[in-house]
Formats: sequence, structure tokens, C-alpha cells
Amino acid sequence: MKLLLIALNREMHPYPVQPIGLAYIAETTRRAGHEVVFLDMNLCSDPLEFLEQTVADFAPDVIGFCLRNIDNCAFPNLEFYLPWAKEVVTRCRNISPAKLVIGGSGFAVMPKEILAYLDLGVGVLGEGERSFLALLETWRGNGASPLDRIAGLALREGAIYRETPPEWLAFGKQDFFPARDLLDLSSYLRGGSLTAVQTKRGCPFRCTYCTYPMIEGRTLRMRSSAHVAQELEHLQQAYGVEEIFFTDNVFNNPVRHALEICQEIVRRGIKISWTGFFNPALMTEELADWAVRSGCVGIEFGTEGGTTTSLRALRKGFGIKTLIRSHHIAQSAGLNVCHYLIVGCPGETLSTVREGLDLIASLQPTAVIVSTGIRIYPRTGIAKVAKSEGYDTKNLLIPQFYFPPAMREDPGGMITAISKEYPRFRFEGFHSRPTLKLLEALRRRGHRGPTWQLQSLLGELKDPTQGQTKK
Ligand code: B12
Ligand code: SF4
Repeated sequence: MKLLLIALNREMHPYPVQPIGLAYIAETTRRAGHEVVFLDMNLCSDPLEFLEQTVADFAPDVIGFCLRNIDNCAFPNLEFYLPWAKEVVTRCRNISPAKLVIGGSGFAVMPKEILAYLDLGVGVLGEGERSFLALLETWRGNGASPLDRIAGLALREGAIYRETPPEWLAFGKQDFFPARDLLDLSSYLRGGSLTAVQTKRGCPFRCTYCTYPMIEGRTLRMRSSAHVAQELEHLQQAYGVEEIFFTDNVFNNPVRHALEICQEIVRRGIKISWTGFFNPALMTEELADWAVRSGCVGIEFGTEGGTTTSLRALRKGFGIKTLIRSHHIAQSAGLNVCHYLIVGCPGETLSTVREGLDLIASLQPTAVIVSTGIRIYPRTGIAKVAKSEGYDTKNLLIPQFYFPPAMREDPGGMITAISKEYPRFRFEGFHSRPTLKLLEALRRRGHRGPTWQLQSLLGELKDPTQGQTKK
């Protein structure tokens, strides 16, 4: 069949993110004999014009949309991306008789609401390779399964909505890489993008607020270190890639797998710099040592809380002692460390917020990124807590942020005041456009690496409030 695959994302912050999920779908479908055209709206100056031309020239049988982001999860400077998605879907419906289907990580988080919002009938839940192929077979009329027998679909017919449970792939056995030849990788690299590589899927943890298990499932499925290293070599040789972001929800789970990847990079003499998300519960000296040797330029700890109250409320599965120990292990090994934090967990008060931020400040990390309020997603623990505390959680598509009772009256004012005490911390959603412009200027001057490293450089350049800071 003729497939037009459209990456809808146009968010440029913190840098343009390569649509590797859709590139996996493209590789799987062309291997199965489908004809694929890839339209990446991130890189089009006039995406709707380009869309019309592509549809007219290619006349697709199926159009598949990749919805990566619903919104930027940032209180209070919220960006909501669905009106844009709706414009594209509506345009496709008007100009083409093709069958329409949607997938992507953003879609998997709220499939029912998104199908209704976009007036679509079929979506693929999370990991899409196998379900999408099965769907295409059915649409081609090859005597294949009816839609409600295909695993991992969201189906909407009028007011009736159904889901078929996903069957998670043996991802580690998949022997190919995403179709990066269909991406304009050089434009991404010029824009400061770190190239995305996924070493595993799934997360068995149960943090209160998290949506990742809905997208990837709870069962860990890991690629071999040799296959990951081959991908890195391929990226270097074919595209001159020098910087990688491991997109795993937790790179260091399990530690053994992370260690094997680092060791394989060193064994093969691959010279590449990399970063990724780490869980503080799982840091070891051996891993930190091999991370440095294999080119890790910094780690991003999904710390989220700096007090026992917040860590317990978020069900992070580690305590303050472990957090401090893991931080020191990473720092002593010579790694840059960035902590991600959430302010506004259940049970928090102004005093526990300060206690947590003070603790993190005392560790002297390279950077700290603070989210304020917790974006409430359906099917998460925080949705239950929010409902029990009186939030209207019926339709969460229009973003709502949870704040504990002690912060609910004027969370914006409270955070604005607190953020002045921690000028080197980045409060997501409170940054101004000029800061983003400065970041872009640094990129243009050739500064590379994760954006928080640039941010800390910006902090040093500005050094705005000497004498008033807690650091
Ligand atoms: C790694 C990551 C990042 C990294 C990306 C690094 C990089 N260089 O790529 C960083 C830290 C930069 C980042 C930033 C942001 N992120 Co982020 N990120 C992720 C994460 C953990 C993995 C994404 C990924 O690459 N997965 C690997 C690929 C292979 O999987 P995939 O894209 O899901 O694709 C599969 C399926 O979805 C499906 N599929 C995909 N497309 C299609 C299309 C069709 C037709 C079909 C059938 C199937 C299909 O099949 C694919 C293969 O199985 C996800 C959470 C998660 N676990 O998914 C959040 C996530 C995507 N991020 C999210 C958000 C919000 C953001 C930010 C807006 C946050 C911010 N305020 O800065 C920015 C936006 C950046 C941008 N420019 O778009 C949200 C999006 C949902 C939402 N609430 O809107 C997610 C889901 C996390 C969450 N909160 O729930 N992110
Ligand atoms: S926050 Fe991280 S560790 Fe917790 S469930 Fe989500 S992906 Fe897993």
C-alpha cells in the first residue's frame, strides 16, 4: 500500500527532536513491502502547502499521523499542540480519500480523548510496529483479522470507544534500525538536536504521575549491547553523528544492561558523547566509571523530590540517603549531573518545597530543572489523588495541573517568589522567550550537548543575583 507518514511535531524547545518512533514505523512497513513517504513537519517552512503537494503527487492509500506531544506539560506557560494536529488531520480529510490512523507517545497517553478531538476512528496504542502492520493487512483486505482482533488498537465509532490490549514486542529481537535515511538528519544536527537511540522499552516502576508504562508497557525488553553499538557506529559512519540521547525512560535499569552498553562502546573504540535519563535508585560506582569512559557527558536524574514527603508521595522507590549517595557517585566520577524536580507533590507545603530545593542546591549539581504542579493524566495515581481532592478529572485533554492544598491558592505567585531564591535552577514554564533566544544563539555559535548544560552556562554568563542566592 502507499503510506504517507506524517510527524506532526513542530516544537523546537529544547531542540528539534528527531521522530525516531515514526522512523521505526517507516522501516517496519517498507520492509513489509509498503511504499512509504515520510513528511516531517518539524522541518517544513510551509507544512500545509507541502502537505497538499505531497498528497496530490503521491495519492496515498493510508495516512499515518505521529502525535508525539499533546502539550508541553509546563505550568503556567502552557503550549497546547492539538489544534495544530486538528488542522492537519482536517486538511488531509478534505484533500484525500486515504484511510487515516494516528499513533505516537502523546496519542497513547489519552487515546479516547484524542480520537474524539480529532474526529478519527482508529489509533495505535504505544509501540506501533506490529499493530500497524496488522491493521494495514486488514485494510488491504487480505483475509486478515477484523480490527477488534488486532492487539493494541483504539477504535471509535460514534459514541462507542473500545481498546484492544497491546501485545508488547520482543523489541530486543528486532534486528533493524529506524529509517534515518528518511529524516533530514543534517538539518536536525545543525539545530542542536541530539540523535535519539532507544536501547530498551518498558518500565516496571510505578511512580504516581507517570505515563510511560502506558506507552511502552511495564515489561522490560532490551536490545543487545552489540546491536546498540552497531547502531552508534552506523550513525557515525553514515551521518557523522557525534552526540546521542538514549531515549530509554530509564537508561540505568537494569544496571547490568547499561553497563554492557558502556563496555561495548569502549571495547569497539566508538568515540561518541551521550546522555540519558537515570534513576537515582540504581546508580553504582562501576556504572558511573564506565559511563565516563564510554563518552557520557552528563546524566539526567529523574529525582523529582528532595524530601521524604515528596519522594513517598510520588512513589519513587528510593529515599534521601540513596539520592545523595547516587549524586555523589556520579559527581565523583566526573559526570555533569542534572536533577529533574517536581514542586507541588501531594502533601507538600512551602516549607517542604524549600527543604527539597535546599537539599538539591547543597549537592551543587550542574543544573536543576524544576516542573511546577503535576500534569494530571488519566489512569495515573495522581489522577486518583486529584479526584479525591476535588479536581474535575472527567476530561484531562485540556491540561490541568495538580497542586497540594497548601499551594493551591496562588501557585504561580508562590513559584515566582521561590524561583528568585534559586536563580540557577530552571523553572520550566516560567522561563521567558528571551532565555530561549539566548539558548538558540549559543547553539548557532556551535555549543553542543544537552540543553541544561547550555542553561548552566547561561546562568554563569548572567550571574544575576549575587548575594541573594541559596547556592
Ligand atoms: C526521550 C524523551 C524526551 C527527550 C528527547 C530526546 C531526543 N533527542 O529524542 C527530551 C528530554 C528532549 C524530551 C523533551 C520533551 N518531551 Co519528551 N519524552 C521522551 C520519552 C521518554 C521517549 C520518547 C521517544 O523517543 N521514544 C522512543 C520512540 C521509538 O518511541 P515512540 O516515539 O513512542 O514511537 C513508537 C510508538 O509511539 C508508535 N508510533 C509513533 N508514531 C506513530 C505513528 C503511527 C501512524 C503509528 C501507527 C504508530 C506510531 O510506534 C513507535 C515505535 O514503536 C517520552 C516518554 C515515552 N516513554 O515515550 C517523553 C514524551 C514524549 N515527552 C513529552 C513531552 C511533553 C516533552 C516536552 C514537551 C517537555 C518539555 N516541556 O520540554 C519536550 C518536547 C520536545 C520536542 N521538541 O518535541 C510527553 C508527550 C506527551 C504530552 N504530555 O504531551 C512524553 C510522552 C512524556 C510524558 N510526559 O508523558 N523528551
Ligand atoms: S517516572 Fe521513570 S521510573 Fe517512574 S514509572 Fe515513569 S519511567 Fe518508570
